[in-house]
Amino acid sequence: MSRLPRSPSLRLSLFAAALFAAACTRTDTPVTTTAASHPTTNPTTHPIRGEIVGLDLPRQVLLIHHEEIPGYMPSMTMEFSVAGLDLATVREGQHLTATMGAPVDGIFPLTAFKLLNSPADQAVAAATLALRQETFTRGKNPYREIGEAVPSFTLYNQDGRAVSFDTFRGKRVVLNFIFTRCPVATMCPASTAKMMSLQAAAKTRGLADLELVSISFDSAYDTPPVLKKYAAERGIDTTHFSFLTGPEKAIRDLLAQFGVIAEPGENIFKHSLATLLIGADGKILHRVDGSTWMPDDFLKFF
Ligand SMILES: [Cu+2]
Repeated sequence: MSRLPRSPSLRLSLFAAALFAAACTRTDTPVTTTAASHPTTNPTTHPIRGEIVGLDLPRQVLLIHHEEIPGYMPSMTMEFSVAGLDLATVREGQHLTATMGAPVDGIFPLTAFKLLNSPADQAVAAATLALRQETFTRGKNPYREIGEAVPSFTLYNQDGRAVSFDTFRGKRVVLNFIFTRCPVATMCPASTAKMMSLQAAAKTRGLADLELVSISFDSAYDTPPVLKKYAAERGIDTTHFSFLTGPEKAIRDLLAQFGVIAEPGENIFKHSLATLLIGADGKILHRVDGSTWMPDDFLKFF
């Protein structure tokens, strides 16, 4: 019995949805949904895909730009609610899939809410898996000698973008490992200062094809925003000086392959330091352990 009046109420909710959709859209064409003329072919719920573009914490409302919902509404930005979701756990820019219900007071409820990995997350995850396998195939001692090619890897830079090391092919790269919380002046802070002086010396000599890369082995703390702040505090121009972080597995494999030790202790890593020069062909040209090197130790290879 209660199922019989389904169609009129569906018509009404679709009409309301279309009205709301038309009202909230700015540049999209007004909705002329065909749903009202074919109510029996349209369920009251619709799977959606979209991106979070805004959060209204006081109202517990998500602003989502969703893709076209075939036969229902075009791609547009609308307000949604998700029962039981802590909005503090989501952020703008995240992609999602969900099931959209009929609107309540102009807000569309979502169920089966699922965040998707961003393309950057997917690229980093795939490269981390490949690096894992490659490290395994090198056996007990994956260390790479001078003259050997460096492995392929993809990490996040200080802007949160996925950066593949392969994009540096054709350029010379000076690479080291640091962590931003390092309290020992002669260790990471000195190593970063050396990298900065190398960058300055290369600029003075007009060397255009040098890239500097510092990889953090404290990935739990050194997130992209932390790395960005670290660079900004030192006035580092990150155009050709990347600060990278990523999954711990990837960092462990890179430490092993590049011959650097970093053991977590109480709030501090016990670690060694190494700075490597990698040629345009991706092969290791030079390596200096410690932080007492001079720019010429590397620039003499240019
Ligand atoms: Cu350190």
